[in-house]
Amino acid sequence: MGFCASKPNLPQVLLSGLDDAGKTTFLLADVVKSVKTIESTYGFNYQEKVLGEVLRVGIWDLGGRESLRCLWPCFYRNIPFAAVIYLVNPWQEERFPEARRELQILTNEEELREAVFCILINTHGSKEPVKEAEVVARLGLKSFHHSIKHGHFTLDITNIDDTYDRAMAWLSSEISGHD
Ligand SMILES: Nc1nc2c(ncn2[C@@H]2O[C@H](COP(=O)(O)OP(=O)(O)OP(=O)(O)O)[C@@H](O)[C@H]2O)c(=O)[nH]1
Ligand SMILES: [Mg+2]
Repeated sequence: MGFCASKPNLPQVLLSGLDDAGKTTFLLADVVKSVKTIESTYGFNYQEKVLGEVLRVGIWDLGGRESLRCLWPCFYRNIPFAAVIYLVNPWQEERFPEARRELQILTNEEELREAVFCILINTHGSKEPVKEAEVVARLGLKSFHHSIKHGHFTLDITNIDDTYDRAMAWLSSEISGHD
């Protein structure tokens, strides 16, 4: 399955979330000119990326379609992930319960107990304001067990602005302090 692709000592990051959340767009945003050309993932993508301009990590972007989610454990049972980036599409309100359920499964997994969770609420480039407090409540982030290290950010994943920088700086600092 290509698990050997990752280099030793390079922190590994699991990129997860429902289909259409924007995972592959996030992974490729700085290398692909038009995000419109990105298609749904039927397997996984692996790429190294520099977070916060300082920390190089290996990112595993998994297909988020329901039929593919049974494969997620194959990854986190075989790869020691330092972090999980969980993307959420705030414009698909009807899918919040599904997004919450899948996130909850990940946070309850023994293999991810030491991982830091970074929840990215992806505005998908919309100028409409996202009701962040509502999204946070409906995803159950406030009821996470206190032992789960987590942070959430609302941002346009294709636009490297202050919020994007803050999110990546937070994540890289959490990963650096991981061991
Ligand atoms: N403009 C814009 N389009 C986005 C953004 N995020 C996602 N999209 C679009 O939304 C669609 C889905 O994005 P993907 O990155 O393929 O989503 P995914 O989470 O990888 O989905 P799966 O591979 O099916 O799990 C694509 O057509 C993207 O171009 C964004 O931040 N801005
Ligand atoms: Mg994808």
